[in-house]
Amino acid sequence: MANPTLTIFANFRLDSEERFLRMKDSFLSFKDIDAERWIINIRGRHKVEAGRFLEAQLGSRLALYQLESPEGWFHDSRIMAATIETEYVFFWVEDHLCLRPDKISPTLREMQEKDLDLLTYSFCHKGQARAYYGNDDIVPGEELDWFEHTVSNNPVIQRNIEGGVRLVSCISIMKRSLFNKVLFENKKFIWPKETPFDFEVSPTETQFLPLKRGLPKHELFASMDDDNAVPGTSLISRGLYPDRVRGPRLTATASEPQSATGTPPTASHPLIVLINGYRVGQPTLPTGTAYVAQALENAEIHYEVCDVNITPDEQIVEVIKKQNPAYIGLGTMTFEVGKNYRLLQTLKKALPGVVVILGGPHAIAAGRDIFQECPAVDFVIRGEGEEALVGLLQGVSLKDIPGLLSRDPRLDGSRCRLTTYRSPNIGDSISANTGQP
Ligand code: B12
Repeated sequence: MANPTLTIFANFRLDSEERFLRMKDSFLSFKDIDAERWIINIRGRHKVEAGRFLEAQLGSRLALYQLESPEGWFHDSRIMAATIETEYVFFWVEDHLCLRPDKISPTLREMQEKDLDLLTYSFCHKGQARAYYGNDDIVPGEELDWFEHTVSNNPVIQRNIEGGVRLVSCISIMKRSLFNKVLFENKKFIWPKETPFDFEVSPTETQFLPLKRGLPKHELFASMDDDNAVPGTSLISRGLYPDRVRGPRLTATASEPQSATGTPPTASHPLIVLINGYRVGQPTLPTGTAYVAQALENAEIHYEVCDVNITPDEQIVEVIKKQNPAYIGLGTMTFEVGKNYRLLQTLKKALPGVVVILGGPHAIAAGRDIFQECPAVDFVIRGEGEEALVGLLQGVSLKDIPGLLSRDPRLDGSRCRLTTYRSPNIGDSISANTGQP
């Protein structure tokens, strides 16, 4: 059997910087999955920069739209859907992060083998998918379990959750035929026409049944901020995604008043601030911090460096508070760790949502003990930091990040390579200074 073909479909609005950042994080977390085409419509204030970002990443695989007709989401999505040719469609919801990109292809292959119509790819944590769709007809499989959702077992399923459970939800991978059926159905629209919510099929719209439904065994995706009625399930609640912004900035709409200068009210923030915690008394960047910074640079991750040798601790807090990063990374040796822990504690109080990552020689020496030593630290990276830090920020599955230790030991990374001394590449400066080749 030929491998299943897949289109990633999305039609979203990015009106705040936070939404734009989330879309980027979401994209980077699953961009390498095997998909023929990305058919994406972007609306809102950040549509141009978001489009450029996706174009740079996807090249000719991207069909980019900037449709915003007065007729609304369904009208524009139908125009886009006409160009979908693949067997399956992945409805991308831009504030969900992929935790297991490695499992998408095998799961899709199993969907194809079992001729399944759809699979809901998110809200699996704490057994949510089971709790919603649990019934006696479930058949166990390799990457997924499945069952036939019929008119006769629908009442049993609907009793699982107060208010009922949707027959089709946006966060799904589905056959193109089902996607088109939902999109082109002449249904009653309830939600504002610029939103996608009417795509979700309500418990009583049984004309869509029967459906062969897959339940993923792995947590393929997780919502960044939505606990979906089960506290502790979103990535922010689990401390796995930075709680940068809540409220008005996130829910901003195009009609929201802008600042007096006409520029958007949000400034551009670095994703991470690297603190040079090597307290040498001179403003020279240690090789380790510089290597990590270069890796961030290469991965085009927006970062800033803050040096304790230049800025006193009290001012560091003020400076970083203004920068409002999602992550703070600090490299330290053991002899200076007490002062650095105190600094991190103060920073965590000033920026409660920030994720703190500790690296450098003390991380190599102390490993997991650091979580006891300093409650502010969320992750420790033992050994070489370049690949691990970039992976963590790009949403690579935590288990695949070398040398990563998490407060939750079940999320620890795969391996830990300890650093050995590397000679700096001084060839160029020697020839520049001496004139020798
Ligand atoms: C060169 C060197 C020095 C130089 C420069 C130090 C500097 N500030 O850069 C000098 C001679 C000044 C020096 C002095 C000292 N050193 Co010294 N030094 C080294 C040495 C030989 C190499 C360091 C290096 O550049 N490595 C190459 C870089 C690329 O690797 P790295 O620093 O480990 O960084 C990687 C990771 O740690 C990680 N990482 C680093 N920072 C961060 C930050 C984040 C956020 C993340 C995620 C990851 C991360 O990613 C980096 C890239 O892969 C190491 C031994 C070694 N083999 O590593 C000892 C070593 C670092 N020094 C050590 C010590 C104890 C000292 C002194 C305290 C000795 C003394 N009693 O005076 C002083 C401290 C001086 C001071 N105030 O800083 C110890 C530290 C032990 C510990 N547990 O803290 C080491 C490990 C030697 C040892 N085995 O005992 N040192």
